[in-house]
Amino acid sequence: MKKLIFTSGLIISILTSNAQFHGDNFDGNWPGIGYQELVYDFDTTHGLNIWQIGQPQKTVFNQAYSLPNVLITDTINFYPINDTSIIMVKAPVYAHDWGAHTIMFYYKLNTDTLSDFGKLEVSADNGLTFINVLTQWDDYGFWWNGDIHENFTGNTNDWNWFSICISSLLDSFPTADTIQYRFTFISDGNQTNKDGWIIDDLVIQDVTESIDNVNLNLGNICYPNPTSDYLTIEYKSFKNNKFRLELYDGNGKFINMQVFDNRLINIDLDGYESGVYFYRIIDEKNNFQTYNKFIINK
Ligand SMILES: [Ca+2]
Ligand SMILES: [Ca+2]
Repeated sequence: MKKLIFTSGLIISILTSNAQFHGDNFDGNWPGIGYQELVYDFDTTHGLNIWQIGQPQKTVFNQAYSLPNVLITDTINFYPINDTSIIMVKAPVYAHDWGAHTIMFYYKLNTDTLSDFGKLEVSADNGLTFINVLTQWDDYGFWWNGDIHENFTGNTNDWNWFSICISSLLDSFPTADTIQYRFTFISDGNQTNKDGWIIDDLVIQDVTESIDNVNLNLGNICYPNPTSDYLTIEYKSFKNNKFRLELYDGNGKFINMQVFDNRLINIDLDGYESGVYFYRIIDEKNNFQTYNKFIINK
């Protein structure tokens, strides 16, 4: 019984907390709300840096996920041999004890499998220590949202979604005020005319624990509940603004988010497993508004 009370208390604290979002669609008009821009650092200590932000005009990579621009290993040319190109992205930390510091993005790969590859590392001590999220996630207790990724190499035809929560890293670095993410692309000496790594709609989310301005009177209803294939959400307090809907599973793990500008929303639940889910609504000024629970029963 004690455990039950603790669990539900945890979920409520997540659902009533505020979130900070940093994001970039590389198109200069990120459609999300309450987003702050990301700042990049293009490393040139290894010579020419082929990371570029722009419109992809290559053989395989010829279109962005959100048009027109992306972050890409050269917008026009194949990636060169013997390349090491690094781009760094920084985001401030707000949550320490129990947060959800999560990085997510869409990507495609077109490389020689294993001999040419991408790497994503994270640092909470201003770059002194970098942790490889693909090889060291288990050591540091990082959470995957969606599929576990083992490498960034080979060929992907469709856009893939990457999302990992690195909050547990802050246990080792309790005074950290910034998280740095380092994207590295590395190629060997064999030229095979491939396009490399393409990234779009990059988001870094930081959920804080502070509970303020919570107003549970802003009505929202969802139906049918329980449901199997779709959910309709009616946000009655909607007043001609955009709002963000965030979806969490029954353990409080962040699943997905989407921006809406209509009081009536239909969500396709194809691909979701049976279970308890929560959603919460965040307004344009990034303030938590209301939440609700629903059950998927397939
Ligand atoms: Ca884009
Ligand atoms: Ca190669």
